[in-house]
Amino acid sequence: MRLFIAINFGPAVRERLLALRDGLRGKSSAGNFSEPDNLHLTLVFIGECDAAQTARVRSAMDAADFEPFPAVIARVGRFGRRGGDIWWAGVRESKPLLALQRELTERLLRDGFAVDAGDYHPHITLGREVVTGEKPWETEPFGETVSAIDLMKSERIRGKLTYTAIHTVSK
Ligand code: 3AM
Repeated sequence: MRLFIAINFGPAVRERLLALRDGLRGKSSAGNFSEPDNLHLTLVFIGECDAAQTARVRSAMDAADFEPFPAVIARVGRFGRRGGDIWWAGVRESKPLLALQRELTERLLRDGFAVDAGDYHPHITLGREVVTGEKPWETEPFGETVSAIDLMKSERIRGKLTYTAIHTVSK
């Protein structure tokens, strides 16, 4: 199974993210835009796991020490890519968010997972391979209190990229 740990948002934040996605799509000549169900904030990308490894990832999540914290989205930006950029909604780099991401990463590294130990840039992907003349912009801040993290399974079902939560830790 291909796995990652993510934060999923409630309906109000999803609506706002969709509005940003649609605004961007309207100003783009090409792009592969995220499906509503696929909008999420990745904390740690893990990759292929067997059942035993999946159980260890669950344990790492269960052991994570965090309290509910606010997540605030306040800008739209991009990662430059040849052939079309990745565009995203940026989440403010708050202490609790960065601490949670770091704790999960370190637990997984200690347990032998080859996860990315580098800088974390919290973002919610709105589209990939996007071609647009638009420049990154600031949005009116919006967000919600995050009280749960999800272990997500990523798969293609009849050609469609599908993410399913297979484990949740709520505070
Ligand atoms: O949350 P976003 O969209 O930024 O790009 C993939 C997606 O990121 C990323 O993990 C998230 C869920 O699929 N991803 C996929 N393969 C990856 C890899 N090999 C990867 N991130 C790092 N290394």
